[in-house]
Amino acid sequence: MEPIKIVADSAADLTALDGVDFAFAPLKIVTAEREFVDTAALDVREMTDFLARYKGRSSTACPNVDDWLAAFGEAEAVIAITITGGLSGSYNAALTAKQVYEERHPDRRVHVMDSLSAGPEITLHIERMREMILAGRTFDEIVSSFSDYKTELLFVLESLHNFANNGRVSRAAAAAAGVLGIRALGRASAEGTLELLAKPRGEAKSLAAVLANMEKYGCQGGQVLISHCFAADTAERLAEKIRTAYPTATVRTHPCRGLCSFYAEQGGLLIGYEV
Ligand code: X90
Repeated sequence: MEPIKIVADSAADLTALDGVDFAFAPLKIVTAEREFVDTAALDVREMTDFLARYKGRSSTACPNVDDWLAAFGEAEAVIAITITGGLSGSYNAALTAKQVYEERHPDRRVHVMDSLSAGPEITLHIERMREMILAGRTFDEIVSSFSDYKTELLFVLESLHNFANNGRVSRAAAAAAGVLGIRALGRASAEGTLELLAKPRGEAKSLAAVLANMEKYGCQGGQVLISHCFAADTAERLAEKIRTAYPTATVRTHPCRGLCSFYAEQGGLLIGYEV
């Protein structure tokens, strides 16, 4: 059995993975004063505090081809998964890295998948790949079954400021979020872009709206993973509501790393789930 390495970018919010070979290529959060590389060493709290005080422009940068090659390392077989190509150049950079890697090493192979999503929806796919590797499934089996694993991503954000500043949602769409407790509830669209669904006000209505949209968009129990930007308590309250509504669900929460924290912003929740 050939050893298979899973490679992601830092939008997967995973810094390590037990029992299998894993690495990730970091995205960057960039300001004129400081640059934050989204590695395991990044102090996300310190970055978020700096950005909250920082008056200038901030943006992000996807991993370049060399970053992806570094993450591939010396692996014989790589399955890579990226943040949505609908909002980031990470997928294209990974595809170019695959070509370079396979030209340099004709005996090695790389398959790159576009998650069309971010955060916990990517994590669920990685966890499934991990299980398949541990169960002895082949590279081709894992690659060809990727699209059989159906998942969704919802998000509730208290601000779309950084999305609007970086041209990834329109200023008009971003305007209401953050005013008088209004949040932006949406989902990852089929094209891997933000699809805004509702503008609930306050936590109770927001969590109820998440539950309603989970039902509308196919949740039937199963795995649910919530990632949060410094909102552990809210994430846990949502997790409890989901456990009550779906007694067969396995609901976990974990913190966003740097890239997702930058876009989700303080208080933001991302909900990835199986459908
Ligand atoms: O290439 C780059 O500079 C990165 C651009 C990333 C933009 C998207 C980040 C999403 C982070 C926020 C909520 C979920 C949105 C899901 C949309 C598919 C997570």
